[in-house]
Amino acid sequence: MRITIDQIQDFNKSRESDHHQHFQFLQGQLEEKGVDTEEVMRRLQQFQVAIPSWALGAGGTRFGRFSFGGEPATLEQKIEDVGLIHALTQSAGAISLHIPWDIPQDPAATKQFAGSLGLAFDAMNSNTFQDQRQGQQHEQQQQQQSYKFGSLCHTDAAHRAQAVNHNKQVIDIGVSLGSKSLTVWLADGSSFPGQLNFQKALARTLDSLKDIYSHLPSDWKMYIEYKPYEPNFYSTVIQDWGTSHLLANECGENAYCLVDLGHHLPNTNIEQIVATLLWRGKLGGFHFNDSKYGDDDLTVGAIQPYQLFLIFNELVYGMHKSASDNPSPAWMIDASHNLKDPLEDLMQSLEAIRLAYAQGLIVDHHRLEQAREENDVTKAQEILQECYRTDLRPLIREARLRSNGAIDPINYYREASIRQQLIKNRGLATVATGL
Ligand code: PSV
Ligand code: MN
Repeated sequence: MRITIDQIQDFNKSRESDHHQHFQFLQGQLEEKGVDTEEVMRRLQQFQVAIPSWALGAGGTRFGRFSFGGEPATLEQKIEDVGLIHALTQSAGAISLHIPWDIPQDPAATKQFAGSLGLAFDAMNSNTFQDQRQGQQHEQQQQQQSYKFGSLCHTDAAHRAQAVNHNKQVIDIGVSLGSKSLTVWLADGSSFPGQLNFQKALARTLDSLKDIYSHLPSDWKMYIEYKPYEPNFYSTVIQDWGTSHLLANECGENAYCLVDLGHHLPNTNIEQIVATLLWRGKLGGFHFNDSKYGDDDLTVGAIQPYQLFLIFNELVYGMHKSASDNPSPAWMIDASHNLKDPLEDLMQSLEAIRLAYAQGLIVDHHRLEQAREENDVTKAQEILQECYRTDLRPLIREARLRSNGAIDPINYYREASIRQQLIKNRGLATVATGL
């Protein structure tokens, strides 16, 4: 199923005049303050966030999983779903695959199909946190050893070799799809004091990562994701950004840290971590989600939108206003959808991300720096909050309109009964591979 530009333009017609009124009013206000609105919209149009292949089905918790019908049963159907989101929002121009959940049977055809929907393949994700069930193992990914007690950090060399080889195969699959990066997230760690020798576990992990890194094509990047707990609850081998940074530095210049917003202990100052990594040129990947308690995987901006803005304020400073030579990070939404239709939820997340980015883009860093130099704390806070409290939604809609997207993607999705059509085409009982 595809949505055409004509269909979107038809939908936009009845909304355009209201929209233009709101946009012109906002544009006038912003230009008066010295904001270059054309430049902000240009950046917004360029900003593309990858959708992970595992976020298109119903998520679940260990207490239950509630299906919603029309879930994508194949990789092609997952790509089709991302194509729908991208057609409406013009901001999700890439898909990020998890192997072995999504091994393409015919990579050239898969690449061509994604390309026809305007989609590229962003970072490839390896999976050494699950044992693949017998009978469901893909011939390219036969698994002999169990990951119960770790993968890259495992005490046994054969276990480590299997995990390293899996990552190398993921790189090879990525090459055939045109991807340029590998994300490594490890569940490795311990659940009980005494279980693991911390030093040896980290040293073994570093050796394994170096081995994987040696397989990386020269134009590829490797992202090392950190997480303080879960599924292990006493320690994780790569617990924080410092450990990730240490490993990335040791691996080489194409290895970077990956920040997942849900992978921090409560009240961690994530914006400061972002600033530090940008300063060192080591922020490679970024996973968006929101949380109240832990790695809750909730819709971006649903719980802490101000924190998201503060993070984007640092991202904008690091990417566009400072001397940092950090390459543009790989952006991805890493969320799970237990209650809402994933496509609606993902569109809400994309909107929250763009809003925070736009708010970050209108911050006058020159004035902010001046206030800081003068230790004018009140003024510095006022400058930030003024931007955060400006309703930039008309600007985001205008940028989307100019890219041929829908003024209001979620209402298009509902009015066009897309979910009902997907259920009709795929059935009620399909289940997407993933968590
Ligand atoms: C782990 O919690 C994580 O954030 C990693 O990025 C995984 O790839 C993803 O979630 C799905 O398990
Ligand atoms: Mn993640």
